Amino acid sequence: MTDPRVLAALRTQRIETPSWGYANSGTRFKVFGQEGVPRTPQEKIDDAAMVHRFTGVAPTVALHIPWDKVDDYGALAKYANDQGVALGVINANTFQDNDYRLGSVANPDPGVRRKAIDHLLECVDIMDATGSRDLKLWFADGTNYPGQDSIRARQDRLAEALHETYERLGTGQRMLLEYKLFEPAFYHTDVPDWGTAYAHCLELGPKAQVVIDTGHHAPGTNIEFIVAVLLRAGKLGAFDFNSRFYADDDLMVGSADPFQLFRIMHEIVQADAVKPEAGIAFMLDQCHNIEAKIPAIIRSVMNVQEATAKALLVDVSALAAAQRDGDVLAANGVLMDAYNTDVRPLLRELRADMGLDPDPVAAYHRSGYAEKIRAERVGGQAAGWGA
Ligand code: RM4
Ligand code: MN
Repeated sequence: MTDPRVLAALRTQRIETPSWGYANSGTRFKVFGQEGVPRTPQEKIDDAAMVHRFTGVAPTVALHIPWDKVDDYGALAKYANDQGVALGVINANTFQDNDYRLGSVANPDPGVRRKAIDHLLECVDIMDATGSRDLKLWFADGTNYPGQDSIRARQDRLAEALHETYERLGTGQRMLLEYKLFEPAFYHTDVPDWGTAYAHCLELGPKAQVVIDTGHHAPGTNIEFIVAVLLRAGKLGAFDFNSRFYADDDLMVGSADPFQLFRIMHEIVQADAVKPEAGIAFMLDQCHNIEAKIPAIIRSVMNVQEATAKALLVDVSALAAAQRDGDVLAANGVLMDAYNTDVRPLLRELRADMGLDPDPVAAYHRSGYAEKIRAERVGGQAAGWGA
């Protein structure tokens, strides 16, 4: 018998999917276009609604502006609601305009900085229209060569832009600041790590929180440590989940290192932060370059659920006792017992309980949706990066 508290926690879990994950993507070498990919924000929302329909735990979809630019965001929010989902985090994009060659909010040119800040403010206007709580900021800013610009002056410019945007946030709205070790800037990045993001968020105030994108660290970084530290400080706002091996690979979360995902979720469970009221947005930030997109996103949602279920199975009193006794092997054994549990039967039970098919991927394949979008989405411009 599964502990009802485990099932209840899994039932309340929410995982947000990215609109851009449904679109064509690739590497700088090649984008392999697929048939049936969305051409409009509405069609991306249709696909996200499918993921929610088969998993029951993905009720929101994140937008990226201007990739998802429309004339009427209120109407887009209504469209989403009609499909059974809601619009989630609004992602700003200050990395694809020619003006941003030397950066956006940290650019040495005040005119370019103004343009970048205006875009951030526009994103808050969009949040007002969509009812979104969160503005997510990731900056491609940095330099390629020592001496190219003043590292310190760039921090000042960044802080100024963040302040102005922060002041514009309405009640209940938040700013999520994401960090990334490198790329596209290769010598220094203006927000390279959690410490820099944390320092800016601390200076800004309680509405500013850090985002951990699991792909944005040096190899070997202990991400669960960062999770624990930010949770303790009340500054963990969100995750961008994905899997990485070498760099910012953006592959399916939990695919290469499910144990890392489990260790992250263990910290979350210990802090009782799975539930939506804890205020942590669990998002996917992925691209599906060679695999079918919708089933890949369904699988990703399931991977997060599996890691969460295992984390919920950790015998906390046995763990606390072993830690108290300094019994290193017993403590590690408690974690490994939970990790090595096959939670797939438990999740099938949960889905049956929620009135869902126990096997979401199979149910999706049986639904005929893939054939339908292949037949219907002919002509027009398939959505992709830069679209
Ligand atoms: C960045 C970062 C952002 C994402 C873009 C597409 O590397 O991860 O979160 O919005 O990529
Ligand atoms: Mn990200």
